[in-house]
Amino acid sequence: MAMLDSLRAAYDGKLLVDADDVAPYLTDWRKIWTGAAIAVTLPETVDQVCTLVRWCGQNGVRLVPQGGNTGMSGGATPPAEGLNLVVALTRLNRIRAIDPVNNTMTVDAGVILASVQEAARDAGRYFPLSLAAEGSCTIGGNLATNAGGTAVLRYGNARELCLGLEVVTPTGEVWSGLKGLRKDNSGYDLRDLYIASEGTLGIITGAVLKLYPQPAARLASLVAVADCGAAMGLLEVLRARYADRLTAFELLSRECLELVLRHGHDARDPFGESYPWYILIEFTDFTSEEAARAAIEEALGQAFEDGIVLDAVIAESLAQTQVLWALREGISEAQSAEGPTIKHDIALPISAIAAFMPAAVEAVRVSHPDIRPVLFGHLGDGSLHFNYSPGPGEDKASFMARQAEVNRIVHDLVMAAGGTISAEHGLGVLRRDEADAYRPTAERQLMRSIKQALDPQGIMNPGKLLAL
Ligand code: FAD
Ligand code: 2HG
Ligand code: ZN
Repeated sequence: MAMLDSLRAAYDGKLLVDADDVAPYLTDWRKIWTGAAIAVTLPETVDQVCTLVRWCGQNGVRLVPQGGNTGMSGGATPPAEGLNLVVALTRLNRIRAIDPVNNTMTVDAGVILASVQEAARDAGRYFPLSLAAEGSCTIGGNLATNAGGTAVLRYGNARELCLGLEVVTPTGEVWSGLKGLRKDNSGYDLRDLYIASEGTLGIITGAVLKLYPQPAARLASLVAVADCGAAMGLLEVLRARYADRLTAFELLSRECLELVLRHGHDARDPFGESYPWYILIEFTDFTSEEAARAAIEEALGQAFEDGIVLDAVIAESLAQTQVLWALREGISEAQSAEGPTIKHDIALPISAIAAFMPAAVEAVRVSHPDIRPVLFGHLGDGSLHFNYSPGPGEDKASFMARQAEVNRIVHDLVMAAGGTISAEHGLGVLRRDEADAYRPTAERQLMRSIKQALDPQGIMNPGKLLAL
């Protein structure tokens, strides 16, 4: 095909065109969206990325940046129509530099998150971004979606962990903002504009990341509570007492634990009886593991006496801490293993969550009594995965036919409570139109102006984040 010949003449990097090779890049992790592309490219240098962007601009081809393809909103999947080119960044994967004095690491965008963590560890430092997909997602994808994960309570989202970016703009030029500065007020913040832009304004090719001291004496506990009100009470007590040494506060319902017990390898219930809700808490940076254990025991003992906590197990070792984490981190895979899912990636003011949870569960139950709530999330930072799975015997088509109405019920309540319907996974195609409908007019106009100004040809990740 003439178009591919022209691409080959312009670009000398790896190119996939055979249907079998291309297929994995055309379907998302949840297997909801499948698109089409003339080819998949895997550039290894920033120059090659520039060449691809320029070639696309000259040939009316749209680019779809892709990292590890673990996103949950369909952002990395090409549209089903039109001329699309997938630009997979996984071969742009060098650790460029580590500056131990500045506590920064400069990386290519395609470095896998677990490799960033490992490189930080090897340098005696810590990179805190942590999520269950860390073995396959890339730092570029994390920044393009402003990923959150399980360490936000103490360290913030991907945005807070990034000091500088390098981006190939829609005209194929490089904007080099790879500064490792903690203060820099020199005009509009392009770094913050590109973070969470989901590949719609350019391709992130490099980043300067913040490093931290390695946390000491890590210890987790799984705590059983009666409801979200009790969970919030526990959060308040622990935060007031231990501040930043409480590094994780993750919620999971009984339904979530059962899903993981059914589908997770070697997973077992650490309690002898079942409870409605569990909180996975983690403490770090005590003087020793014993000191951390004594602090957890004391805090939970008091909470038990006050009727906040029903039961608790405290890890005896780092290995047991990891076993407890596997129960939390296995939820997404377990829910997918059980069939189709309706997901709500929401965040609320922490003070609104105790009232929101039962109200939203009840509002959905009234019109959809058979579907199963699968409720979990990063309670400590106010973000929740308010998900659903089909009830017994319900087929996929009938379950998915409920999606729009369930979304409306949940999201109307979220917005009324001052929350957001897109906390950490990005809008992609999944939340694009709903988010737009809830947006104030001024915000909608500003967003469109930005897209129009930076990408007037509309070649960057078409149809994602904003409908134009
Ligand atoms: P992709 O899926 O490839 O892409 C995501 C988006 O970013 C797309 O719009 C794509 O076009 C764009 N993009 C990718 N790379 C670039 C680039 N270099 N330049 C510009 N745009 C780019 N997310 C959380 O926030 N918290 C969690 O706890 C969490 N847990 C997860 C657990 C599992 C099991 C899975 C499968 C996913 C989870 N996620 C979570 C979703 C999360 O957004 C992704 O895992 C990750 O941040 C996306 O990285 P990726 O490299 O896979 O990006
Ligand atoms: C998590 O917190 C991820 O485990 C995935 O953000 C959430 O599967 C989901 O809905
Ligand atoms: Zn999450």
